Amino acid sequence: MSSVDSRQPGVAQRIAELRQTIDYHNYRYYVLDDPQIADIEYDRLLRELQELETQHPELVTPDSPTQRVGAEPIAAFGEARHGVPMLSLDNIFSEAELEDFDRRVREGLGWEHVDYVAEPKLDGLSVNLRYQDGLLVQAGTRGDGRVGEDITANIRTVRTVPLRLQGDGWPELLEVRGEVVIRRADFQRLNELRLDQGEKPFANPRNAAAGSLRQLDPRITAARPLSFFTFGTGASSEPIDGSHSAVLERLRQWGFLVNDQVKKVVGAEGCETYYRDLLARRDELPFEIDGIVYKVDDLAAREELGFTARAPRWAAAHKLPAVEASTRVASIEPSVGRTGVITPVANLEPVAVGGVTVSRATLHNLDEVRRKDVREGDTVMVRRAGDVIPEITAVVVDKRPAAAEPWEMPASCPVCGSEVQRLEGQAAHRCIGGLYCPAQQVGAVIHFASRKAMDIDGLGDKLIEQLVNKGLVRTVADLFALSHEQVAGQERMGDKSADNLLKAIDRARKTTLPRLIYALGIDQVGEVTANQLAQHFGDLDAVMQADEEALQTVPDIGPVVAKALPISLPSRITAT
Ligand code: D41
Repeated sequence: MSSVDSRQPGVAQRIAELRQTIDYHNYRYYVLDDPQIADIEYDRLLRELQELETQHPELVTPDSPTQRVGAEPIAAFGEARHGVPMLSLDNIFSEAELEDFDRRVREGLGWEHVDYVAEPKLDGLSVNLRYQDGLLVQAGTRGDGRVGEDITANIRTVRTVPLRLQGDGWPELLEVRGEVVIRRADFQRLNELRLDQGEKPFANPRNAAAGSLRQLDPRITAARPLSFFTFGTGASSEPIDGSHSAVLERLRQWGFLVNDQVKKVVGAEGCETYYRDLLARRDELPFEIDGIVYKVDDLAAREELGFTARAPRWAAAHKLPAVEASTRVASIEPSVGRTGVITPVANLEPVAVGGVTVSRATLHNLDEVRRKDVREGDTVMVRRAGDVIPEITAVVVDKRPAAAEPWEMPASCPVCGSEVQRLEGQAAHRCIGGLYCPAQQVGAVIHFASRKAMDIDGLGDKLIEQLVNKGLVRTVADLFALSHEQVAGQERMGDKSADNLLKAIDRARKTTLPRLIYALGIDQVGEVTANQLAQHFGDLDAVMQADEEALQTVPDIGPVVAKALPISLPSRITAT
């Protein structure tokens, strides 16, 4: 290796250069979400810096980007005293209360209209960062508002926290406050990783963020995808600017991440419009929020309004409907799907969650029921995150009835009585009845008639159920033999709608090969695979005659599909 001397100006200069370059690209990637170089290029720069610092440990500084990997574990958290207290927020639960808040502010100031800054209230952990001469020197949790826990070593690993402030003009002493959160997409990935590694997933992003910050080993924190969004300042050795919006702009220039949903609005009316808009877009936001914070923008006006015992008079948190609620599991029902997969579904006592009434939650499979140990009669926490199906996140074990037994997968199909099997290496249990099973008959026809398949207008789920239950339809082929009387004889079916339906079925005789293959609903064969099969073989006979080996030459068809296809394809068409 080279024998560069750290007293030589070259090394120290190269190290300074690397730090500046890495900090810049770190900022582009994590704060602006707009990277300028490839990951491997970034890694190469970081490795070069690490090597130089290993050779010259006397040149390592706490603000070096190498320090983000996490320091040695500590025995316990110390204390972090805040320069000025971190206050609470008074809550608002309705538009009437919002108007009361605005009236109190207007009367307190003697103003006609007040400008507010409206911000999403992120559901994470509030943190105070102390900068001395532009360098991060301490980070503390909120604690009791005056003193929190010293989590400096953990906060250093958070990529959106500047270790050294950018630009210039910052006060000699500056406290920056904000919320540490995990974005929805990062949370999803984190939990998948934990499941893969046999660890318990986190119930929600907030718990994951809290658990990650309260680690005595900063290297664990470093591996968690935490983000810091700033919402203001604490102590400051000199004033920064005259309004909150201007202060946020300065913080942005100094390298902090400011939520791009933050907006200046006028009066209670402006706050209401902002609230309704954000509530409507709540599920699309990249992070979870539990409210909106309104803050008087003018800092001199804030001084005038002052504080109550615990909270400022110039700010309030407007709560959104909770995304988590507790309810009781009335029963756990094995539900047989289109392909015979049996999914345990919890029937719940109806409960409002995030503005929607929830009465069912999927439990995915038996492993999931076991892992969560959900039993009939249990009180559970139900959570709606984004627009996904509600999930049971936890069981309130204290409230479990004495007689509650662990749930079992039935040995036979609840619909057709066929055996239930679990295939090697798969999480799912299946009814082996195939198209003998009415649930699968119904499922196969529903799929066949669906928009991306044969797109048969007027053939709805309820009608299909009737036709299958009366024995008029068992396979998709039977649809083409239906008579006018048979169709017109169903509930809510007149002469005219029966005519229209038979015409729609007739039109489905002429279709494209990819659609037909997809419509057959073969296990593992979605639109893309159906397209490839059609292109490769040209007609249905050729697909049906293809053996495992021939199938594997089709792009994207692996050994599993190639094995399953020759068996399931003929049975989908000819089974009775
Ligand atoms: O996003 C948040 N969780 C958030 C919390 C926010 N955007 N702004 C906040 N502003 C304040 C004041 C007005 C007191 C400076 C807050 C909080 N406080 C807060 N979070 C927890 C307690 C108080």
